[in-house]
Amino acid sequence: MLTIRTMWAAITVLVALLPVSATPALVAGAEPSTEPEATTTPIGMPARYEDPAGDVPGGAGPDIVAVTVSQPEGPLVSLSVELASEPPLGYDLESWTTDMIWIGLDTQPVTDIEQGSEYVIGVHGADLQEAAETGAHLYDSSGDGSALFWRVVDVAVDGPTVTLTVDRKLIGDPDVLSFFVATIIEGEEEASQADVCPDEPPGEYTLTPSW
Ligand SMILES: [Ca+2]
Ligand SMILES: [Ca+2]
Repeated sequence: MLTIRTMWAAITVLVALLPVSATPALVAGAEPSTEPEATTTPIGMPARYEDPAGDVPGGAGPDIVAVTVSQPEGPLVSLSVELASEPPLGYDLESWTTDMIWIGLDTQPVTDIEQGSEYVIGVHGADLQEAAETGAHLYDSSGDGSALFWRVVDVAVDGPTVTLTVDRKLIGDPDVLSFFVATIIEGEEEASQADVCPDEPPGEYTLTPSW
């Protein structure tokens, strides 16, 4: 999972370089819509993608058992990642490692996850509580450059499930969303191995116009 590690390392560097004054404002791009827009239009049905428990031999990282994509309201898109145990993401201060969930999003059908994703969302076990209070970041490499949208992704934790919700307008307002979810232990990537869902090919979810 070289692509995942490389891109996540880039995000880590970007976050580290951000001045405190940059929070919680958007670093680049248009102002995000944090309030869901009122609508009476029916929202698309949720889609659930099952993943086998224990499908990574020897994998020490979080074990995904299902990912559900849904449109909770207005322009919002949610990905709920259900893990085999709770708390869903842990961390270890002695070894400086942390479980993480990585979500790659693309606005066109994708067959090769190793080519990288247009948009990436990530959360770590070490700061999951803070992320649930303030939001997670969205990394955008869809254009010529790249941008980090600071704390624009809502994070909710319910038992073994972590739900990440983003405004579809921030990811190019696609009609179809390609995605994959990976979990790994950051700091022990080689030993822990990634659990991916769907295992292959990436999932595709057709979005219902909501406004
Ligand atoms: Ca699994
Ligand atoms: Ca899997």
